[in-house]
Amino acid sequence: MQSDVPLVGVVMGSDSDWPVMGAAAEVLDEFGVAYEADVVSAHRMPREMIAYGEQAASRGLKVIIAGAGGAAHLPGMLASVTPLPVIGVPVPLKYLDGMDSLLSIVQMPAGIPVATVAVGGARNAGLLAVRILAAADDELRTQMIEFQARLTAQAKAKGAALREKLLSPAGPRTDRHLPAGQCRRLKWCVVTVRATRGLGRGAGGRARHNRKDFS
Ligand code: RP5
Repeated sequence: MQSDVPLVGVVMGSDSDWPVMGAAAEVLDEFGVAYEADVVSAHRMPREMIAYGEQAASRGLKVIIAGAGGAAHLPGMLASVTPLPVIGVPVPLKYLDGMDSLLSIVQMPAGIPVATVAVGGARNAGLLAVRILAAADDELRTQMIEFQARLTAQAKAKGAALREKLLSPAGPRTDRHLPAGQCRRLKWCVVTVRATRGLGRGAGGRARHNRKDFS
């Protein structure tokens, strides 16, 4: 998408959020989407925050990505004063593992939506912003389709590498040969079932048995 005018506003409550929020900016760079980044604190600069939200659409922004930690009111407050889609990123702080940020952002009242991503999920926020823009931009949608195809290829390659590792004679010893009911290492058993299934060795019976063991 060629545009010098920022289409996405990436804002956060403090510069200390940038190590997390930078991942959203990275994605926008990858897709060639113009963006701006700034600190807009809901609590420390509330008037400026309201002005940012109120002017965002008229300045040409199409999507706002807002990240904050703790009592994370920035995404919701921006959503209340702009008609633009707002994506909220819960930033994890030192205490509470980001649950405080997550609940502050996700529990919006009816009528004021914020699309909340996972704690620390700024990369997905960037990808969601790209998808929103791509809904009305064929070129960007093609880029997204190609991106998704690469993800699929990577996942398939990981599966192939794992199956090969598990099934090679020199591979790691697993519990896969143990009699039913003696599979002591859950992870290896599940992986083994998937691996053998993928190679079509008729492991259906074993798979069913293992699932029963773990239920
Ligand atoms: C929040 O307070 C910010 O979003 C940040 O996550 C947190 C801490 O800010 P600093 O004290 O590091 O400036 O408003």
